[in-house]
Order: sequence, then C-alpha cells, then structure tokens
Amino acid sequence: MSHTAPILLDTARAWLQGARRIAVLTGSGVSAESGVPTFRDAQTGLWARFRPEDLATEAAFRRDPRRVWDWYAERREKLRGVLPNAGHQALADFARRQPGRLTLITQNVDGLHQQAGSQGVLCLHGDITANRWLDRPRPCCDPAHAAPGRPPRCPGCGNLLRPGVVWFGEELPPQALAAAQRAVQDCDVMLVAGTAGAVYPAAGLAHLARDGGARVLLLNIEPSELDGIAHAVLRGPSARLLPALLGASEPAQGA
Ligand code: BV8
Repeated sequence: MSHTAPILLDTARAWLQGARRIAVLTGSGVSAESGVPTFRDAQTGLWARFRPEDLATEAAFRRDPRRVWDWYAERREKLRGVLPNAGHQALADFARRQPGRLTLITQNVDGLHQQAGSQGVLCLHGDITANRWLDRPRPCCDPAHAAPGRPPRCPGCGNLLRPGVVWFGEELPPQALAAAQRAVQDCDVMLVAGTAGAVYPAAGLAHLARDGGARVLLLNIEPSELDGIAHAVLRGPSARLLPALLGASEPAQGA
C-alpha cells in the first residue's frame, strides 16, 4: 500500500472550497461521535460471536428470523434519541449555503444525515427504521395489520416483515447507485469520511472518482482499505474535521 501523504487541513479546505462539484461518501465512522457504534464496533455482547456479514443476509434471516430481527431491534433501540453531530451538521450546512455543489452519498442506515437537514441523500444501503415484506407481498400482506412477533408476520400468508436495509448479496437501489456513480464521475473532489472502505460497490465509488480525474480525499481516525487510492488523508475524528473543512470561511481580515 503506497504511503498516502497526510495533508494539511488548509490545503484540503482549499481543495474543497475551490471545487466546482464535490461528492462525499460517508460510513458509520461519521455517526460514531453521535454514540452510534460503528458496524464493526456494534458486534459486542450478545452479537460479539457474529460477523455482521453473517447476520445481515437473507439466508441468515430465513435460517433464524428471530435472531436477525432481534439484532436489528437492538440497533434500532440504540438509535433512539441519538442526534446528528457536528460532522453531519457541517455537511448539511455546506449544502444549504452552496446549493448544487455537494452530493452526499451514504452507506449509513441511521438517517442522521437527513435528521441534520441534508436533502437528497443517496442512501446506498437502505434505512434501518423502515420495514418491508420478505417475500413479494400478496393482497393479504398489510404492514398495518401484521401479527405482532419477532419478526411480525402476515396473518394471511405468514410472510415476514424484514428491516428495509440492503443485505449482503442484495442489489443496491439502482437509482441511488446510478446517481452516486454519476456524481463521483462528475466531481472535482471526492471526500470519503468515516468508512473502512471494505464494502462494495460503495467503496468502488472512490476508485471511479479517481479514474474520472477527481482528487480523492480520505478522512478517518485510522488507515482504511482506500488509503492506497487516495491523493491525501486527513487523520482525525469527523465531528471535528468536517466543520473545519466545510465551515463557512472566516470573513477576510478587516472585512
Ligand atoms: C452486492 C446495511 C450483488 C445492512 C450494509 C467486490 C469485492 C469484494 C466483495 C464484493 C464485491 N462486490 C460485492 C461484494 C460482496 C459484498 C461485500 O462488499 N462484501 C465485503 C464484506 C467484502 N457486497 C454486497 O453484498 C453488496 N451487494 O454486491 O449485490 C448483486 C448485484 C445485483 C443483483 C443482486 C446482487 C451489498 C453490500 C451492502 C450490505 N449492507 N449495510 C445493515 O446495516 O445491517 S454494509 C454495512 O457495512 C454498512 O452499510 C457499511 O457499508 C459497511 C460498514 O462499513 P463502515 O461504514 O466503513 O463501518 P466499519 O465499522 O467497517 O468502519 C468504520 C470506519 O470509521 C473505520 O474505518 C474507522 O476507523 C472509522 N471511524 C470510526 N470513528 C470515526 C471514524 N472516522 C472518522 N471519525 C470518527 N469519529
């Protein structure tokens, strides 16, 4: 892995302030400072003996619906009362100040970007607070009348409700993915924040951006799988660095 130069905050800020179009990809690290455990860190206690990839699949859910439902119920519970942090806020504020310049793409299913006021967030991996039917719904399948249980089921045909997230082995929402691919191919700078960069096709967007001639800037507290393709890395927590990078520029001296 080639050594990617740490970059000065001011230089990174100049890259972003000077960019015509910016694409941002976020991962669970951006929500860590809101108290949401990252995907890897979430595997504690009851779930410590499972890899997330083993629970977040259709096969795992069909094999043991209660176990997978309970895992999501616990993650949903942990989201209750959680608020966006300064990192989420900085992205929303930048987009509000500079309409049309920033495309926000997220792997996160926690909805904190939207809660911070970000509009048009491209959610590649779904929404943990939503439910949908496991099998193609029949006329009898009405979520409002699902029989309670872990998971709830259709009293008519036994169809199960499942979390509205994208499981491993499942296709990403085609429109969101296509819009994300367009945004990274069209951007001057791609900022990748708070992700290990291990899950595809999301991580592939950084490669696409680089191949398209964009500068790829990583923000993470530690090395990630994308360091090798980045032009520069910023080491530090996103709730501190995103406001520093995207915050409104200080008025010029004596302005
Ligand atoms: C598919 C929703 C095909 C569910 C998620 C190419 C190569 C290799 C493998 C594949 C490939 N293409 C496809 C695959 C298979 C697979 C995959 O990528 N596997 C990996 C594990 C190798 N991909 C898929 O299965 C995808 N689907 O390919 O379908 C297909 C196509 C057409 C038709 C049918 C099928 C689907 C992938 C999506 C899976 N769902 N989430 C749920 O949430 O339960 S992925 C989930 O894991 C998250 O959404 C996220 O994407 C990922 C976790 O990654 P991170 O967010 O990065 O979190 P992590 O904990 O790993 O790291 C946190 C980072 O933050 C760290 O780097 C840490 O240092 C940093 N950090 C921590 N604190 C801070 C911080 N940084 C800054 N500040 C801080 N304070």
